[in-house]
Amino acid sequence: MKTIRNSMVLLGCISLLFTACKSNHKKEIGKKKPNIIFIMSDDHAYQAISAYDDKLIQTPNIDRIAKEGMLFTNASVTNSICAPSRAVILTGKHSHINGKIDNLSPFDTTNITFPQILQKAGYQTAMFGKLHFGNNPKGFDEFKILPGQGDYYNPKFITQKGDTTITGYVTDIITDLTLDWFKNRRDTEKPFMLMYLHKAPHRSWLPAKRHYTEFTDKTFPVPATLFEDYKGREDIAGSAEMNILKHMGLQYDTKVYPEVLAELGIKDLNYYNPLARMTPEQRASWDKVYQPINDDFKQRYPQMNDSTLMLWKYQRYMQDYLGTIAAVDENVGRVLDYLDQEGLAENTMVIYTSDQGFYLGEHGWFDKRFMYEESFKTPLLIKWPNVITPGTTEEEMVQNLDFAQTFLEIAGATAPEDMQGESLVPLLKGEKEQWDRDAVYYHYYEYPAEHAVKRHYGIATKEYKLIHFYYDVDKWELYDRLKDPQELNNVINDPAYADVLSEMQEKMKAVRIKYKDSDSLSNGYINLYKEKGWIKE
Ligand code: SGN
Ligand code: CA
Repeated sequence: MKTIRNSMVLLGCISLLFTACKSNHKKEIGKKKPNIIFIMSDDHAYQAISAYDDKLIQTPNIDRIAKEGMLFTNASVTNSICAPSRAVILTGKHSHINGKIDNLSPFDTTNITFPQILQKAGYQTAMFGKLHFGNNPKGFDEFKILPGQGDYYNPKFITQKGDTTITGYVTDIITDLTLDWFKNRRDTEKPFMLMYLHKAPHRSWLPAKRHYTEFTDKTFPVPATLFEDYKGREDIAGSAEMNILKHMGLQYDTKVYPEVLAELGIKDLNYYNPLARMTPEQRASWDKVYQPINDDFKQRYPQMNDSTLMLWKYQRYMQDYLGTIAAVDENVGRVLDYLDQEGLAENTMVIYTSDQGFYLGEHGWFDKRFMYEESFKTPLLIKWPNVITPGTTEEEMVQNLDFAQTFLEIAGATAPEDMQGESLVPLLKGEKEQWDRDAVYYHYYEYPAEHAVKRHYGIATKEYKLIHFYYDVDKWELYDRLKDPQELNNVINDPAYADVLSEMQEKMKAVRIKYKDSDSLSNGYINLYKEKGWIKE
């Protein structure tokens, strides 16, 4: 009897809860303007999202966005580096127009950004996490951002009320700040646009304590091009300084302790100690797992050759890089769960992307910058209930350039005429006939600089890529994306591709005119940088 009564009470509670949720829910979808959550991580390769490829890691929470929405398999950036990518996203304009061509120059805050327009259109706006602009964002009712690159452990934040340091792990903290805003300061009378921006998995890849052993115990599959010799491309791919064997720091990146390096007589790259910010307790937890790794390295190193050292460094790289992604995935799950629990999911567009792609050993590399596939392509998953058919895959070529106009369209705001992207709304609605883009444009500038990737611009169609490297070289490359997806054979001089080449050259001219880029603009930037002392010869 008692059990039955208890069950009745429980049933009553559940139905009450259900009704409460439902009415709350109704209120939310009754609002006309959809909410927007823009989730972006830093340097998250699509190869490390199981919705794209599950050989390295499972990311069930990020995958949920694609399961309930759309997975873009041909999304790319216009300039594969952090702050420029963010500037393109906020302004809807290519780097050569918005002026933020690299990480070195300051962002010109006279640019109009989409959050400023949304704020005027009645949206509540907030930003939490990494911006990396050197100045504060405009158009936000509230922001808490990391200074510059930010730190993994006990990070500092810049807020409207001054700077503050928060003890803990950065990915968890950025999410705590986000959920705190949701719970305590979200204006339920307004639609919102939230930018939730992770530092992870940016270098130097420090995972959270709960993921130390899970990942350091694993061995990951090795990419086919890990030992690429850059034959025939010595002056371009071969001159970049992002080879795992040659340019990855043993201490900074693979976490070999300085005293071990000293004992082994290894002269390492000169980087700071990434563990320096840890509290003694955090450091003790780290040592518990990483001391044995160091002991093992000390024993093995004398027998290692270039090839075994390369493999060892690759595994260490993957263990820590993927470890940081595990926390991103869990925290994305926390935010998605909150939206579900609060009945907010139904009227909220959720976007997951990265500021660019990343090399996970392909071509022997870490880092990004090149227009070659793994750093040109960026993950993009979008869910928008009642609009996107769940579980859809979209192969059209879209770019981070398109986000601003997409958000403005769904908010019913008018995009400035000079924004250069295209709203993705037709694709999200499955109206593909309205999408006629056949080429995308790319331009990378940060050279001479860290990692030594030369300046280049190019276009990509679904089938080919044409790239021009300039500044201290004048080299053209043409790749057949379908026959040579690893981009190892530059066919620029292959007579079999003569027609393709002239077609691509014509397209390149047209695209450069369309987006208003030119050699004189590139030279203008070089001269300006020389005047300002931002590049050193
Ligand atoms: C830092 C990293 C580089 C990385 C740039 C740009 N070095 O300078 O490896 O390419 O950031 O990254 S580090 O020693 O400081 O870790 S970006 O994502 O911000 O563009
Ligand atoms: Ca980045």
